[in-house]
Amino acid sequence: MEPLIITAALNGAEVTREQTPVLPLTPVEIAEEAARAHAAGAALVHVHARDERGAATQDPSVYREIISEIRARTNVIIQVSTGGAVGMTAESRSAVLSLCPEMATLSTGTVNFGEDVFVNRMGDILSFAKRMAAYHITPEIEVFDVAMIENAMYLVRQGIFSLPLHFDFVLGVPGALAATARNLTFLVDSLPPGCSWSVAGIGRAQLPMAMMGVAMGGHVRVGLEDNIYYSKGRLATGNAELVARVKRLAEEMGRTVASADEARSILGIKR
Ligand code: KMH
Ligand code: ZN
Repeated sequence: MEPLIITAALNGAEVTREQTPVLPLTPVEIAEEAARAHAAGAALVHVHARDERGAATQDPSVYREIISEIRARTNVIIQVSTGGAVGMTAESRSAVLSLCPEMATLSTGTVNFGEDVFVNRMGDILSFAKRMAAYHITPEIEVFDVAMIENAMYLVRQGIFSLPLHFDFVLGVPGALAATARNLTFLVDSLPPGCSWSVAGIGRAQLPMAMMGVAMGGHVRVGLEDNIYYSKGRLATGNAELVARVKRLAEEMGRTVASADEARSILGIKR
């Protein structure tokens, strides 16, 4: 099996300091957290920008600062979010692409998100995808439900993206596909040959889904965006603790952990 890419989803758009005091919010906090997660075994960090009040923002100037602070500390792959937070306009969500980040997420469908709806109309998906292709930004297709794989394939048929693509299966969001072994197997079996994938289990599903990803030859996303606990009732001390556990268990299972440059080669990132 190829080396395991561990992604650390450092902060997300919805988690608050009230829920966990270790949540990184400012560009410097995010960069320091990225460096700790990288040292613990993460090859890739998925980041959301926050404003000075800690609220989610897609302001490119904040992302510019985050990227520059991370780059000053580590060679980790930086993946920015184009998902932002529920309710943001497509225009504001995609503004960050103008920075030409190494990687960006692309959610290829609309999905219930707890009490909310995370809206991704096909016209917006096409426009995000065209800009990502034009700027040579490697996409990570965020899959919250199985039709999102079909929509990603539509982008390929339109000649915007080419295969292989990299997918992230986010399982266990309330209102979306549940975090079960059967669902993960079905998603993996639905991918075209040669595509890579990672799995992100939400909440208490994070560790079991991560272990399935390791065993099945996929990759793994953990981090405070998806889960703030290390174990029942005990908050994680930070992203690094969650990453270090996956690295430790993966190595016990005979899987080596990818460096950032190994992950670039697996994901086809050319710059
Ligand atoms: N915050 C969610 C509504 C992404 O980063 O691309 C969407 C999200 C996906 O987190
Ligand atoms: Zn995200």
